[in-house]
Amino acid sequence: MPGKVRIVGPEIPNLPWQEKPQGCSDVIWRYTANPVIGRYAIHKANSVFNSAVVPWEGGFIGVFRCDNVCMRHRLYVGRSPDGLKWDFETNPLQFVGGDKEIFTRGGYDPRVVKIDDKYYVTWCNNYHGATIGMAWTTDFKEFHLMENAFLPFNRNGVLFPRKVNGYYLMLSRPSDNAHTPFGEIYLSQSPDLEFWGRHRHVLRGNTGWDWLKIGPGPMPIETSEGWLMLYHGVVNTCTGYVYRAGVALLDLEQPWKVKANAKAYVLTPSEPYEMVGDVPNVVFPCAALADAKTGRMAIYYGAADTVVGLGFTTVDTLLQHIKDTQDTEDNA
Ligand code: BMA
Repeated sequence: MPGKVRIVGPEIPNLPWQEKPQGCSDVIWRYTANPVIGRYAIHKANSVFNSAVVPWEGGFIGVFRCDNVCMRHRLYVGRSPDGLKWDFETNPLQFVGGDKEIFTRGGYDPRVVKIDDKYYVTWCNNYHGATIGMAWTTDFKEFHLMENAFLPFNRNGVLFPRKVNGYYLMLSRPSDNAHTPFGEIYLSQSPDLEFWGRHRHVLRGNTGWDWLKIGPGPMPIETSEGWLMLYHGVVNTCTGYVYRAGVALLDLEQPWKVKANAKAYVLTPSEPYEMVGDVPNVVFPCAALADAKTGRMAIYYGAADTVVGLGFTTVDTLLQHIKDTQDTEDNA
């Protein structure tokens, strides 16, 4: 399977990239100048993490989670020529339109997906508890507020980049109103991005590194083999939760069906900026850029709920990892 896999998506000639270091056995290897975005990068920030990046006008743009010095969760727009050096707006992004009843100023853990000619932002919103907020934009200046996708409690709403069988698709993780000690990935379908139904179970964690809960990460990447889904998985330890990242391959036509799931994680907190911060031992991927020409990927992840890390891999590397770690006795 590796070597012949085709990415169905845009070419990104200036994708941020570094070759894998000699002797490195990581599935996702880190940018040598990580953290790519520091905790004070935004005006009055306490921390900048769990953020979403997309290609934009020959460079990159993103929606960033910033917890400010009052520890309010806010979303900010940032722009970059190369995906490495970022400039941020000084004010949080503003919503226009929408029903005032569901309007909230805050939000966290954004994802951004381009579908046809619009960019859709999904994030963890507050409406009597955590749920999935949605907005669309074409210019990253005006964000048109849409309806919340689900009833509370839900987190990590992640849209697919196109309709499948006539429906828009969203992954999510139903949850509770606290630091949820459970969680599995579900897929919901919608004819219009407003009314969501036909909910299907996708995946539960149970392999060791993800036994407590799992939730979707970046937008799934379409390949000729299926949808590549990066996700976060959590264990509970005597000193608290540890967040790692994993990968699974979903069926192209029925993406709630898992074709294969790597039993070993693809990224674990092991650098100081991932192990020490406001919430220690967290890697939390929210964006994955994939270049259809080379198969290279650049993954942006929150580190220790404090800074943004950048990692690199290729689609072939992820598929090989899935193949190598799915069904051996050691991994059972
Ligand atoms: C989750 C979310 C994330 C955070 C993670 C680790 O429940 O709040 O934003 O990164 O916990 O603290």
